[in-house]
Amino acid sequence: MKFLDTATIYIKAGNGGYGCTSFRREKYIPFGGPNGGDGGRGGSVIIKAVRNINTLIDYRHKHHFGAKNGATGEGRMKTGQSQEDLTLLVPIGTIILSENGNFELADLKSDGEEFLIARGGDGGFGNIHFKSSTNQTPYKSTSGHMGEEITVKLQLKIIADVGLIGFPNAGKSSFLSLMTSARPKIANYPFTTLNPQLGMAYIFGKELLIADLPGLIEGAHRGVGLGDTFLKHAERCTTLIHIVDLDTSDPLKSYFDIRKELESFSKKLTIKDEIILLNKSDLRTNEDATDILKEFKAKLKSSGHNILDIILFSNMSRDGLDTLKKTLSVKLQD
Ligand SMILES: Nc1nc2c(ncn2[C@@H]2O[C@H](COP(=O)(O)OP(=O)(O)OP(=O)(O)O)[C@@H](O)[C@H]2O)c(=O)[nH]1
Ligand SMILES: [Mg+2]
Repeated sequence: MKFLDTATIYIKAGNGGYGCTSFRREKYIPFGGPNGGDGGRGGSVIIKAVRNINTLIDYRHKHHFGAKNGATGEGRMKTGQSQEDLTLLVPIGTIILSENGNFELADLKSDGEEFLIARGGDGGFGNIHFKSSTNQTPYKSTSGHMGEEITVKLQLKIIADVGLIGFPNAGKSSFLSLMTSARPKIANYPFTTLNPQLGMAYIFGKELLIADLPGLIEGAHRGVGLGDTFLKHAERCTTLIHIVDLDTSDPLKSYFDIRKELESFSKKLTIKDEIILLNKSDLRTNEDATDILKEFKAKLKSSGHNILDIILFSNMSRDGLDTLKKTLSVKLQD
């Protein structure tokens, strides 16, 4: 599935319908009086966040969205038909900004949350409203109000419980696949994952939304590799799981390299709760793996990082999975 996390769209609510000028015309009633109905209301435009959409891709090619205009009023006091509202569906975590991106209009954080972005115009008055003691045959009726129009920028910042970060090829997508029913592409080369992927895990009966993010490398903040812009999707994750590949020469250095990239992107990322998974432990001897774990613990003891746990892990053998689930379940009780 393609992914897009920003889009600029023009929105126009429907105009109100014209009021009608009409007179009662019946046999034997020569001066029937006004009976022109009001115009119908134009449709409003609403932006709604829903769970089953993960990207703003629907807004890549189509940029104009309009609700229908209200119908014109008719004789015999018939009001013109009001139009239905147009609802634009977006992923949870979509922020609605002014066109220049400077003002936040809404932040749709939960499933079903809606924002009325453009109000439809009310219908105009039919001539029935303008009858008075001095004017029994008013020809006046009014046009409907214009529907509101606005250009907005949509920006998606995924809201998940856990964000997966780490070097390319560390096993982030394998982890998502192990924990959830999501089936991201997994391959033995870097930058397999090009866009964030979501999956829902169930930890002792509780839901945990996991976001698998593309791999980071040293210099990502300067645009190296896939760059670091997708890290905005880690900003609203409560916990980060940092996946470190033990099948490399210096896992501890890799860990600190990634931390540096997080810091360059936003300090906020460096103070988040973090779980470190020393992954691919199946490719190391027990002794080796334990030594690395000790080294990590020693080096990170007084680092000031909010580390919830450091776990020897394997997506293949599932080593460490039970420990991880326990740590996550404690976190979920917070
Ligand atoms: N032996 C072993 N191999 C693993 C483990 N976890 C992942 N792999 C392998 O490592 C390779 C990379 O896995 P991915 O899950 O695609 O890695 P990723 O971190 O998502 O990589 P990018 O999307 O490129 O950032 C694949 O060949 C996996 O089969 C593990 O625990 N043990
Ligand atoms: Mg991947």
